[in-house]
Amino acid sequence: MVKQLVITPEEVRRAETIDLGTIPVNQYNRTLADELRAGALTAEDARHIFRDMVLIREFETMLDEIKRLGKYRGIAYAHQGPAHLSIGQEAAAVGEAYLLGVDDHIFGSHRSHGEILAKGLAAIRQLPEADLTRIMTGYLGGDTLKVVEKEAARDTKDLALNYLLYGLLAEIFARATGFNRGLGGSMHAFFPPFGIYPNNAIVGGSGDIAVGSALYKKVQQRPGITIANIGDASSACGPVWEGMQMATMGQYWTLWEPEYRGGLPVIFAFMDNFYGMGGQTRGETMGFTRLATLGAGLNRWNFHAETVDGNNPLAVLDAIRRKKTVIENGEGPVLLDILTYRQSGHSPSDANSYRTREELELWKAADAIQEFKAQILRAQAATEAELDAIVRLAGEKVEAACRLASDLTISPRLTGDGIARVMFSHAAEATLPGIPAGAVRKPLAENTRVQQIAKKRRSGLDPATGAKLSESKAVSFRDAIFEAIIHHAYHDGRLVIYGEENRDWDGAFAVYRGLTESLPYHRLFNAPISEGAIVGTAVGYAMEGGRPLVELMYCDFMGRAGDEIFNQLSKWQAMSAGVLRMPVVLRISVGSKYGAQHSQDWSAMTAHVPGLKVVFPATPYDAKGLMAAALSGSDPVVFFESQRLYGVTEAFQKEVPAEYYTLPIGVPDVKRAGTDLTILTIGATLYRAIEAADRLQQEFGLSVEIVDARSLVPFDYAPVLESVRKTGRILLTSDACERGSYLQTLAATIQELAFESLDAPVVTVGAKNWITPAAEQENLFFPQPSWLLDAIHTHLTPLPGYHPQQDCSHERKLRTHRQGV
Ligand SMILES: Cc1ncc(C[n+]2csc(CCOP(=O)(O)OP(=O)(O)O)c2C)c(N)n1
Ligand SMILES: [Mg+2]
Repeated sequence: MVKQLVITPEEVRRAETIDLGTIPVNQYNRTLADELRAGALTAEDARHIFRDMVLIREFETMLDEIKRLGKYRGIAYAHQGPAHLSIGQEAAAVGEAYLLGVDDHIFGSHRSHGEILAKGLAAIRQLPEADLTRIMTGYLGGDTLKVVEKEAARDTKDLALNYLLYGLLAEIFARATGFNRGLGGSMHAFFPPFGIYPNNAIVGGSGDIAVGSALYKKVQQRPGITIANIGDASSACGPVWEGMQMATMGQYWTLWEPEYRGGLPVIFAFMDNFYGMGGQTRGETMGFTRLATLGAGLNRWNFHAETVDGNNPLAVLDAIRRKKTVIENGEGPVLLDILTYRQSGHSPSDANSYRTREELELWKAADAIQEFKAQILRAQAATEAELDAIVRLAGEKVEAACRLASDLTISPRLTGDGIARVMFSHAAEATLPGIPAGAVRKPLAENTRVQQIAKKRRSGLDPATGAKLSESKAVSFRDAIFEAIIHHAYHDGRLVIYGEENRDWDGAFAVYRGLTESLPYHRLFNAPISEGAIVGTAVGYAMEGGRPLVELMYCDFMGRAGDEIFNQLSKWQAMSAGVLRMPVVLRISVGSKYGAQHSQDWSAMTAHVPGLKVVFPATPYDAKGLMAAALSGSDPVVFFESQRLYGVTEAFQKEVPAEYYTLPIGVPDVKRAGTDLTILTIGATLYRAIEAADRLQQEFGLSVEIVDARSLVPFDYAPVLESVRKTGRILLTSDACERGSYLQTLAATIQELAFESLDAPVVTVGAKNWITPAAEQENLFFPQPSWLLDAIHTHLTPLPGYHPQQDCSHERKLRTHRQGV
């Protein structure tokens, strides 16, 4: 199916100039008195805004004293972790949050205590008491609430305020009663029931995750907007740029179905305090003088970019109010450059060596809280005595939170294997939720690919001759994956599928052929060439409750999405203490024949990072069942597919069932039974092991048991150990460069667990520790059947009369390792 976006030479070759238009800077010019007169705000609003700013200031001052002095108001405490404070930035946080509801979700950075408190205070003000009670009693089984209830509270709202201060501080102090059971800490604290989503210690990390959250709101037609609170220095980061590209894709306006048209409901809110840590964005590390110019040209509205005075809460509040309307009109996303100033150091140990005392004094003289206090008094929205009482109360509240959170008997730490228990949620869904109207374009039976597959044999072996059938005659590996995916597409409306060239092109290796005719744009689309954002948005989409299936064309491109895979996808379930789920399936195809940058198996990297399930099937039967399991599970699954295997048909099971089924992730499978030695394979090496086993049987009468790992994480060693107990010998093989590969992890563990049963050392045969050479020379690089025989002959059992082609000696191994190859 082709798109109807025709590109004509006439149009694109026309001479013209591009006028980028204007970007407003500090255009807000009203006073509090003006706002009160206009009825846009009430005196009570003004007092609330003041209170919220003062509470944040006191909270951060408390942490500053705890970090620098080891005490606050007589409470002694040594806090070992970080504390990136935002003293001076309170107006930006409160102005932004004031009008947001709990359906509006904020994501942030390492410096987010103020934003968390501001958003939480707004939620508490807006939510009915019954909702607050429900949230507090339900969240983490009420563990946080039970502590807070020890303090007297005037009413439910007052209790909720105590709860917010305590839950955040207990989290910062790494207590099991904190909002994330102490597993997030200062830089990653969050509280979804108030619309406070993960804060990210990776600078710019929220840039693409927030776009995924907004994508969920758009695709699933949920209320609210998403805000990415990120620093000015993050404007140089890949995830931020890639996030902005994905947020402005033209297809939202040109190709998506009419009811899904319009931009993503996301605001990139740059908390522009002019500094990274010590590097100055304006004039030093970046080329802009006004950060808002980054929005120019990103789309026809310049991303609705605007610079606002973040030292004035009313200017920020006004900007959010206006930008929400922009988003409601379908013209999002929006870039806000919120000018603010961090009076505190980057962290309490900051010696301020990078800025002058004069500059700091100038901003202290323009302190946002003092300026707003003066406005309140001028507008007669409160008396000085009333404001003093607010300041006193803030001190008492923060002191109470600090007393509770610093006491280990009241606020204990998570013990034992508490962290292990939240690494995965392991919550497979037995029944899928179904799809809403409009989620598919035709009945499944009318899909042409489904019809083509229906004509194929389900076994890969000819029933008469036992010969292998080709992909044109029998269900192939790529068909099997397609079957699992299309089943989910027709039974789970939460599922979205995207990546590079996923639509029209059918995915790089035609796994998706046929999906385009069945799925509308909002469920299957082409992403920009932004591997980071493809994974990062999937993380955000999943956090909101969705199920993304995303794809990286080649394993080698994982580097481009490194942070999103290793720091985001893998970590948020555990850092949320199990509050969030991460049902992302990331398909990664492992190449061959395309040389050094397109033919690497990096599966070990994903297996090395805790928090990811890693699957690497080698047969159509396994691929279908494991893909179905991945798509109905609740954990992030990296699903490796070898390009060598897309065309293989089923040679081990009787057939690939036409019906839907799942297979357990983490259980290796005996592909061929044997008694003399075991070969454990990962991925496509299964077929070379079969060739080797055939030769061993025919030429040397050896019976080889072949076990296919199928998964890397989790991994049940039981079937392998059982095999080794029987054979006493094991060789492991995979296409990954051997050094640091998962083969070696498996080998070390097997050696440890099966030492008594082994008659020979565990032997591994991986690829060479080189770049992958050209297709014509791959045989020098990837394990070949003969290499397995060579290694078996040299180390496991002598093969009478056999002459190894390769030198597998220990001497050679020592030499190559000495050379680093
Ligand atoms: C990817 C990454 N690089 C570097 C750091 C170390 N670091 C932490 S904060 C920071 C400066 C961030 O500046 P900005 O984004 O403006 O936020 P601010 O600290 O000003 O709030 C740096 C370099 C990091 N955490 N993550
Ligand atoms: Mg900054």
